[in-house]
Amino acid sequence: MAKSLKLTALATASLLALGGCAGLGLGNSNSPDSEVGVQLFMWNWDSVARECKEVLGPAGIDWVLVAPPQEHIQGDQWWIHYQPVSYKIESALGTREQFEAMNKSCGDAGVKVIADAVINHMAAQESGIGFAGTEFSKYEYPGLYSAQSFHDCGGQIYDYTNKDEVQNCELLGLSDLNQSLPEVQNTILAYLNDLISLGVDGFRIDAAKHIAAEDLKAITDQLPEGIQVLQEVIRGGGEPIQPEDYFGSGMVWEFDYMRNLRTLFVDKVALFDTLESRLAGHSPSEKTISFVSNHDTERNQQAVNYQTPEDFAMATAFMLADSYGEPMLLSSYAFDSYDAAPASSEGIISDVSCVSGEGPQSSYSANDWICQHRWPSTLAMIKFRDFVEDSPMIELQNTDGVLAFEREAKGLFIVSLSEQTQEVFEFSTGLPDGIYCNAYKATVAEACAETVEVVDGKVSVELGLNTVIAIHIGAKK
Ligand code: AAO
Repeated sequence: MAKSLKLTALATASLLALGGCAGLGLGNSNSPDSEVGVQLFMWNWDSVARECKEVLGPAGIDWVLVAPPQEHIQGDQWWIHYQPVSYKIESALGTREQFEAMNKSCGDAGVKVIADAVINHMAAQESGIGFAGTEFSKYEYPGLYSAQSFHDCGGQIYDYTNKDEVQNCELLGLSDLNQSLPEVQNTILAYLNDLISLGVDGFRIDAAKHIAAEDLKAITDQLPEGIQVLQEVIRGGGEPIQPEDYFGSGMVWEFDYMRNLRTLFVDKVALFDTLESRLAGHSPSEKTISFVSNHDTERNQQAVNYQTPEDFAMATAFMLADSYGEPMLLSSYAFDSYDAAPASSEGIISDVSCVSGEGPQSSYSANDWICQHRWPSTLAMIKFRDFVEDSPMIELQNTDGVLAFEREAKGLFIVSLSEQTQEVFEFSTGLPDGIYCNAYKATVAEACAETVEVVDGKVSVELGLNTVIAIHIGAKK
């Protein structure tokens, strides 16, 4: 049965999230109108260098978040990289020379590099020898830190409602640096400046919540002009420390946005009455990195992940169509246990070879490099985002499991998440009449594998479970 929604869209629409994606600061010549990043989690430096040149630059991806580059404890888990033992740039992901060459290759391709800066803490091990040969003990790191450089709270963090505990005790038992001390601030700054000298453009501040906001600002204030600071401050209900406390240093990832995407795309539960209310309690767009998942949340069931590949593709498309935040894509490897690192040889992470660039597979085997950022729907949605620029978001429908919105007169995004059988829906639109390519259905072989027609200011489409339609003025037939 045909449903006529009789939406005179532009007249009755609620205008949402004005502004949006322009000018958030991380962009470059690849796409001046809209900025998009990607986390290439656990990619070694040679592989990132190649990807910048061959894929990210040409795709219009503006920045890449890479794994922590510093010397780490030894082990065969991925998370050894989050336990620094020195600030030598030598790790299972590559040498200092390889890291510098990667920055150059990415810079040449117009892609900025954001390094993951683990500066809240050092290691948890009582003593050991690091990957690059540094001998350390939990509170002694030659040439960097000694016992007085650390907080001495006597234990781990258990109670996230206790601010002192969160910032002065040990996250997961990791020796907790005291960033209120000038000498600690200076040592951290010297490390960050060294990375800048090697060509990085900005930092993800790992575990920023565990560093007092004013101490972190004392450090980031001293960074050179133009260096980007993106902070991991997980929004926790009822916690005294919130992402907003960190705006003085830079942007934050909005974890509630990521959680909502899971509710929508995996649980298929309508979350909000209006599209506008989807942002209730979120950090403001211009301070926000939006994301579908990151390396933690793909392991803790809080996000849409590669284990449900179709949902991941849809959630990514939605995020790229959304005017909120500056999106970060995630590119992962498949794992069969929490600890599993990607394939390596003699302790060095092997070069990446994507399992397929064709789009989501039905499932993946451990160690597959999934390379979600290469999926044709994602690459085509990056273009969608570029073409809709900062045009406002207009809600068209949010009932019957159908979420539809227009980026005023420039793009139209429709996703159907209900179990209903195919039904025809009609939407009024400000897009000029014509035949458009459905970006979501792009394939490697054919950018315009499916078309949608706008006739007399209306679009009539058949929607069933997981139908996605994304058309924009930059992809007309
Ligand atoms: C490893 C072992 C540990 C061992 C440790 C030391 O796994 O068993 O104790 O070594 O030997 C990474 C790995 C860890 C690894 C660590 C060190 O993820 O497994 O530990 O390297 O090698 C908190 C922090 C946040 C942090 C997150 C993991 O606030 O910053 O814990 N993420 C970063 C990185 C992460 C990394 C580190 C920090 C350390 O992204 O990869 O660890 O460098 C609440 C709080 C959050 C808190 C979580 C912790 O979240 O709000 O701030 O994150 O709890 O569980 C709901 C709630 C939300 C809650 C969330 C929990 O959504 O609303 O509030 O659930 O899932």
